[in-house]
Amino acid sequence: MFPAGFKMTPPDSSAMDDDVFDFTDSEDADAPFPPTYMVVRFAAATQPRAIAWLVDKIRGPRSHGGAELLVRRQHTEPGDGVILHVSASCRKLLELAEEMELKKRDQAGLMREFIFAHLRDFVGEKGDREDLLTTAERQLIVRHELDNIRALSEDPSIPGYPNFRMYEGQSIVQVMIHRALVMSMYPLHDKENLKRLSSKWYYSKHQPIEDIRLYFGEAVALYFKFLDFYTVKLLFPLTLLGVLQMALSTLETLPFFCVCNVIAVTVFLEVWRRRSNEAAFQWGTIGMTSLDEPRPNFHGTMMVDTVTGRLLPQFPRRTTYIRMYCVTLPIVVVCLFLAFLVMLLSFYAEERLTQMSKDPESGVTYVTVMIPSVVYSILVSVVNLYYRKLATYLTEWENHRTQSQFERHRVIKLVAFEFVNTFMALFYIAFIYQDMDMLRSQLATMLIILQVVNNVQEAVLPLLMRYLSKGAGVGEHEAAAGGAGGADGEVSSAGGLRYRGGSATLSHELYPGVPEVLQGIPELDADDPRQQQALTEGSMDEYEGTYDDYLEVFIQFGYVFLFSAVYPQAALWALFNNVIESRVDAFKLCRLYQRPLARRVKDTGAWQRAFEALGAMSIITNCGLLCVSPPLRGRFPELSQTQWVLRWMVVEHLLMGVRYVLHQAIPDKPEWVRVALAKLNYQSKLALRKERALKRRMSSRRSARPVPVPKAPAH
Ligand SMILES: [Ca+2]
Ligand SMILES: [Ca+2]
Repeated sequence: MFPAGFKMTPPDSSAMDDDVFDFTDSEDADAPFPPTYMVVRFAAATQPRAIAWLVDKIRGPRSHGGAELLVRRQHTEPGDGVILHVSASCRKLLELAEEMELKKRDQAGLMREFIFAHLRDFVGEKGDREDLLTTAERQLIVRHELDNIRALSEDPSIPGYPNFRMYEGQSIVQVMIHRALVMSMYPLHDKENLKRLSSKWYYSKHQPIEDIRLYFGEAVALYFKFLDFYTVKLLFPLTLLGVLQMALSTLETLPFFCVCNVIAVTVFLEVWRRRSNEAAFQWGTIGMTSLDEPRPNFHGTMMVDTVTGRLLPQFPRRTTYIRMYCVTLPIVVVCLFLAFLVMLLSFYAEERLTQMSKDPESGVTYVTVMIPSVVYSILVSVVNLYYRKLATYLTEWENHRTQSQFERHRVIKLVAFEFVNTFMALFYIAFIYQDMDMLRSQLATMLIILQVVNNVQEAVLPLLMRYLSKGAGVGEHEAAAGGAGGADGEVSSAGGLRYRGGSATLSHELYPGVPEVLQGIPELDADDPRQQQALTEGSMDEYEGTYDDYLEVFIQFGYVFLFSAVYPQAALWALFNNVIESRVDAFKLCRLYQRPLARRVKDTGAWQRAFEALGAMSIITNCGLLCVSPPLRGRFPELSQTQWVLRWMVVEHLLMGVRYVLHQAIPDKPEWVRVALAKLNYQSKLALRKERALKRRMSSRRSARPVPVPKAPAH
């Protein structure tokens, strides 16, 4: 029996015969439940009717808008939210891998789109089909299917919640998350692999990028690749240069080192682009476009997609642009302006207080002078929180089609704001006050103290919190574990109800205490360790993507390069920090957070542009710094202000020119990637031609036969 939706392979399709890869898995009551790929936690108050309805959708046939996945319920106490474990049969996963156009390496070593009918090409003669997809990929596939259970015209609202209306084509799971019916949805850690990965990760000199990718997905792997590349290829040489400069006399060599820095940054970013394209090719993500699979929250009228011919939500791109430029942009600009104004105010207040403190009568002390900057930094972090929400909301409203587009536009909004908050003060000190000592001490503080504080905040504090809360919440967890683990465990809840979790109830009896509509969902075995794992990992924080980690590097990058003319030792501190940073981030991912869902990316998205913008800006600021720096001015006292500006402009334009030439001269993709892409393109053309010829042959044979045959699969 094939599940509904399975396409029969043509009888003379050469690459595959089904009797070797026999697929017998089905929703069999006695078959062990395959690994959990997604955990769905409902709120305690969610009506059982709504849960049962969603489960029907998850298990239901695709022809009725279902996902054809496997579901088990976890034994939970009354009053606790229902927890579902979602999995899929191996055949289903492979079919979906083809549908999602997942790229896999075939036996010839070529990364290409996986085709179920050509399974042999990918796993080889003796290969195991079970090993083809990594756990991260399976989780991604299952999550994708869950997200793609979309409301049909006969589902105007969620059962039991007539007010929670849905429009056709909306992702039901997303509506339930938005309405707080589903509390969270997360994949589980793969303990054995995680242990292997983390021991390799913490202690090795270089990041084990491929292992990271297989476990955490492309987005996380690319971040670590970037961090590693930046630290080893840019900071390390510049640190040596900085040390050299300290040894020599500072003044004469300063312009030279400054130019070196600027060129190094430009070359670094160009080479990084190549590296990231190289990685994207090896990972099979290089061909991602804005026409790819829509993100779950993307909405629009359900129409036939012009590219794939599938029924997908369509939304005019024009409307997105109108929303972006006519509404979002003005709002963001106003926010940036306000942030700038607040910064000026804080400076003004500090200056006034400093003036007043010189007068012993005023009562203004050294401590009072610091108040404005303390208030300012608290204000910034609070406002940042709200701004983040606003940016996410606005980007959501713009309704971008793909996840990459969404991320890119969100990151641009956030980075612009962070830039104003973080660097404007330094610009002010450098070019308005023109106080180089203050600038230097400010940079040193930021790079030494703030980075240490930040790492404590990132890793040590959450760990401490966890231990503290573990001490307090031990009873709670034990109770949950008892309910799941003890086969005969009778756990009395606050309501005095008694529950038997376990095998005795598993067969055909009803599950006592479980609402009638949920009786049809089989429970996991009482001793299944996944139940405890789902609870433990469910209480961990969610890793919200690589944004914060990139931001940290971005800000550091700004500190090091925007004002490198006054503080060449900055690279040393950054280098020192990054060696720790990569370990802190690794630890954070392995131990402190829920396992994030693997995300496929083809590049660093908006960050590439953000770093490039910072690189360009560093040319302007460094030239500016050299012109305003008092020692250099002292050397040429005869030059007027205009002459200085003229000089600044000449040097700055020259360097911009150098940057442009480098940008043009270094191709985005290495030669071998371009050749391989062309080859792949040619081969897929060839394959298509072969397939067409095959189809023609088959249809002519069919028309020759008198017996009725099933219709050829429509394409
Ligand atoms: Ca950090
Ligand atoms: Ca970090």
